[in-house]
Amino acid sequence: MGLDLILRDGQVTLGDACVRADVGVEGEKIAVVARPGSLPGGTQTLDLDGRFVVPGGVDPHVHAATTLGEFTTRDDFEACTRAAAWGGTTTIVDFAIPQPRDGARPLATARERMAAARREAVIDVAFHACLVKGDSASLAEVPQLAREGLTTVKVFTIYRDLVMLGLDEVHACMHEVAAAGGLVLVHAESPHIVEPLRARFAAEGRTDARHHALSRPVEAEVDMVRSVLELFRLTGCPGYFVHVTVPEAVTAIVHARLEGAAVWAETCPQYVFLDDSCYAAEDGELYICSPPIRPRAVADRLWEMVRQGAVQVWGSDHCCYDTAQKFRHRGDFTRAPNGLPGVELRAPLLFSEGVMTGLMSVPRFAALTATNPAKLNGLFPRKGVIAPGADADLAVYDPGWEVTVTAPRLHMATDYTPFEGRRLRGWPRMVFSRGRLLVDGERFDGTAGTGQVLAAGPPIPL
Ligand code: DUC
Ligand code: ZN
Ligand code: ZN
Repeated sequence: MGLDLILRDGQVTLGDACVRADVGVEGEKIAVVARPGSLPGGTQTLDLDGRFVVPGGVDPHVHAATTLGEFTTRDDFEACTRAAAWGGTTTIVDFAIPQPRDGARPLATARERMAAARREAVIDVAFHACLVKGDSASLAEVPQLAREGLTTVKVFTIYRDLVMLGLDEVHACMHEVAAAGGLVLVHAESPHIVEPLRARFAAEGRTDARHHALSRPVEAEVDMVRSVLELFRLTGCPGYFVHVTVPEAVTAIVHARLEGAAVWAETCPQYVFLDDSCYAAEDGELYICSPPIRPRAVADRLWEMVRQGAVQVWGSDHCCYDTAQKFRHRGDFTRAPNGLPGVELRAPLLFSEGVMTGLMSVPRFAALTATNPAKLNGLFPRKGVIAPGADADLAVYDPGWEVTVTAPRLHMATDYTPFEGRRLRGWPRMVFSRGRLLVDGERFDGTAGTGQVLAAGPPIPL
């Protein structure tokens, strides 16, 4: 065995366990996991002194260089993937959202974005296709998308005139995706609840950031999750709901799964570690995202469900707008760009608040941030696991490293962070992408184009 690198004596996440071990890397792959000290000397060896070794993060919910309506996020694939790597993430799954006004179709959009990622990315990138129209020409592209490595298809049930599908179109999409062996991701909010509230608040001149949240109540999410679950049941299509924020929605998904549906739930740090008091603050527009950030009691119950395993996927929903964009129409939530920068802090926030507080095991952290997203999005076992044959994508967390989050300390292409001032314990000190040390303490060694565009295979049910 010609090992190129040995990570010696880490606490290594191996499936459900975390054990002291050495990890041997050959080229871009993990070659062996062995008892500490049992691998041959003479190779470059990094001593980990019991630091935690987890699979490199797989962020399944990233919007780099994305235009939605008036606004385009500030980052390209290089900036986004650099920031991801700093935060222990070694694969992002981005969205190929066609611009309906250009008449663009899913396949052409996907090919364009894959080409951009190939030129720019520092870590590996996969893509979800998006259906933003339910016409037969778009639906007919689903099998070819799957053949070209886009086995997951995202649909929005909201954002009329931009990307929204009606439930009849969601139904048709599930039918096609199931036949192609793929999986459907759903942004679930009910337009028949949100749109009248928005219109009423706008007519009454109540357009401050607090009314953004009030216009998208928990009922809008629960209602749509329940309706879409019926379609999942009916079609047998596997799928998951992105950015679930409401415990009742998670419960409905768990029950549907118990009854045989192949359905799961993703949530994001902002829905657990922030609460809706942010909208009452002077800079409330900075926190506008959809679904909105919920009251503390809701967030606390969601956090409990994450810890208990009722939520399987931890995504960021990274949308890298800056303050100038968030404030361009200050005081009018109906015109604000929706979304928060988050790719860099996704995993470190969970490590600090979950693992370092003793509320979450390291294997559950690894499942949420890497293994489960890799499985559901067709990237496993190449990604999301520490095992021979997998890509040597690894993050070494140092429990002794404390970081106070400030926007300038971070690497995302924006000037603010929703988590300003938060003290995080434990931080990814070393990050390897396919065997290459990208992040080493405060040093970064990665260039545009070293990332690969991944072809996803069939989703693997959890
Ligand atoms: N929600 C956001 O907050 N941003 C991007 C798209 C979305 O669904
Ligand atoms: Zn969404
Ligand atoms: Zn999103």
